[in-house]
Amino acid sequence: MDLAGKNIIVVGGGLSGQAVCRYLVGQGSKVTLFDDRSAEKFGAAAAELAALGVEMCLGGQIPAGAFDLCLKSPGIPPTHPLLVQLAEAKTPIIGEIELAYLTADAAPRFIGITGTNGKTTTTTLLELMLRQAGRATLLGGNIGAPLVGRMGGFGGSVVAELSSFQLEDSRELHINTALFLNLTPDHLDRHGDIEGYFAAKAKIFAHQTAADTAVLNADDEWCIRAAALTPARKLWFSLAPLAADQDGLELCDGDIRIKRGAEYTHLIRAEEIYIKGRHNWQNAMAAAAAALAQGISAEQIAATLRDFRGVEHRLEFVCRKNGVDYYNDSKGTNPDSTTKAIEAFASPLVMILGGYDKGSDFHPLLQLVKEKVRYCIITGATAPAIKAAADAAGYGSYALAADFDTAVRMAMAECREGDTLLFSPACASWDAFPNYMVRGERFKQIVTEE
Ligand code: UMA
Repeated sequence: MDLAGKNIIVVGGGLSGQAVCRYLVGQGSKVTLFDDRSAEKFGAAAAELAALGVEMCLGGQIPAGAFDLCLKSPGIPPTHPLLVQLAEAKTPIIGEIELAYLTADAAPRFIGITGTNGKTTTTTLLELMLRQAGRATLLGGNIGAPLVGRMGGFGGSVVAELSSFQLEDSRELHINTALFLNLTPDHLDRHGDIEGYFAAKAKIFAHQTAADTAVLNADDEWCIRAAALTPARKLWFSLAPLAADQDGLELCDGDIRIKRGAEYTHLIRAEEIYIKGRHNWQNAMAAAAAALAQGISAEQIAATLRDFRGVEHRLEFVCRKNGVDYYNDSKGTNPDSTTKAIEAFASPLVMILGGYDKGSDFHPLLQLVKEKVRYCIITGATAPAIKAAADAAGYGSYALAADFDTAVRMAMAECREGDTLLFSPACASWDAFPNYMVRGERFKQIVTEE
């Protein structure tokens, strides 16, 4: 892809947009960066990018003129007025992952992980399995590390967490090993309905061939449906025994085993896996299936599964104070994810719920909260919807908090010895924070310092 001298507009100047700008400047492109944020809110990076020669269009000011290419940040909806204008002008629009793929020059193997929940854990675990087996790896994508500019000359395995937003912005991206973990309603404000969300996720298979591998969840009806969309060899994983014609990993009497035709090989006892919860057994099986497909031995995979301590902001143990355990699950950004977090605990729970409104349905979650959560603090933009779901479930053990910090302090005050305080909001962070990581850090800061 020859980018020298091309007139390129980058839409969105967050983590991925800034990485794209730096890369394109290095390739000799003429770069314009658009962002709805004002120069004041943009901060120091504005001067740094301008000094590199990037033309800055901040504060929502739509730039005039034609462009050869548009690089779109994942969080910006295609209905944004500037993107509509560029699409009408027939400007090609791609995302950062697509650019990284199109400009990779040493033919790396591309492993992509998508699904509503478990992506970050599975991506981290799989990369670790490969790295501990001595493979050259590059970890990136939605996990928070843009890939563009890092793939020059890299011929190893790229392990990328892929969101529906990133897949929607892909065109030619060919994933050699594609993992589709599960699908439950999320990001419906962006994709319209679950069919639109599924269609975006299913683009992970768009360019696969029979020489590739698809890792699929046999317990998830959307994954079963997705299987028909790829000609790749299928490896399945399941919390129950697999069907006779399915190969992959299964849980049988607490034993996780590899199934190849009628042959079974023991991998690990589920209870030996350090990370909590049945959903994490699924993540472990998905990562193990993909690692087996890369030729990693069962012994090496089992060793990594025993070692792996989990990822930050995902059912992360923060501290124990006065007999109360504090867990940060800021990455629990949809109702299904929070359901799994609650199910991972036996002890009495105090919880904090609420955040940015993606149009999720909280009714099933609040039924579970009624059964398992002793007290709940509700906050954020979704507070009215969560309160309505609590009332509909006949659950009255909650209080509303005006802001995040107050919610954390109120939840702490509610806890007594033997409780677990679980912060798993079931919502994204964007009503009050730039991302879930900043939100999780704030939670940890309050509970450790106060
Ligand atoms: N912006 C506008 N106009 C808009 C919306 C946003 O100008 O209408 C600007 C913002 O002012 C900001 C920039 O766009 O400057 C933000 O762009 P972005 O939202 O695409 O975020 P990035 O910082 O580039 O981070 C993105 C992913 N964010 C989203 O998809 C929302 C990060 O995933 C990812 O880690 C990063 O690229 C690197 O690949 C985060 C995420 O929340 C973790 N992902 C969602 C999820 O996991 O549920 C999909």
